Amino acid sequence: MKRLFLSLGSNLGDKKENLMRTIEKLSSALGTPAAVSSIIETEPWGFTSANSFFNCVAAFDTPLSPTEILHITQETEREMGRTAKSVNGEYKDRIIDIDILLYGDETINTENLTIPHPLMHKRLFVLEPLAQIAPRHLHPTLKKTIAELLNELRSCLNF
Ligand code: PH2
Ligand code: MG
Ligand code: MG
Repeated sequence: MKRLFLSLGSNLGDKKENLMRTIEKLSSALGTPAAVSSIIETEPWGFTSANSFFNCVAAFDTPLSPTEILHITQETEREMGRTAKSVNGEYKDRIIDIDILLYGDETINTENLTIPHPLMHKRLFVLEPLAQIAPRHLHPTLKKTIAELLNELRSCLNF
């Protein structure tokens, strides 16, 4: 079993409902979550949009492989009606985005999957909800806890 952390984000439609329905769908495939953070409202990061985000993080204990998990998250995005994907690396408004953040203490680098998520330590919309449910989880390559990464990012952003 591995402890899996997923980041969920929505900035279109009924954003809270989108997150909750997505967690229900993920629970059907992955089992009851071990933990779910609160939902926080955040400003779009890395692109300009009039639509704020709702973000949260969910943890699951799973025997599935990262590839199997990726299929589940992509299928769930499709079922939720996600169409727009980033174009030329430019982010787009979306009904739902599900990103794999961490898979236990494993490091994975394949063509279509990088774990830990390469930008997670730069994103308050990830670290804040993640720190609610896993402050002492160690980032396997940065070798710091989520609470430490959050403190560093906050002081770097001058909070
Ligand atoms: N996701 C992105 C890009 N920017 N900003 C916020 N606040 N929340 C997100 O989930 C988000 C983002 C790429 O997936
Ligand atoms: Mg994303
Ligand atoms: Mg994504």
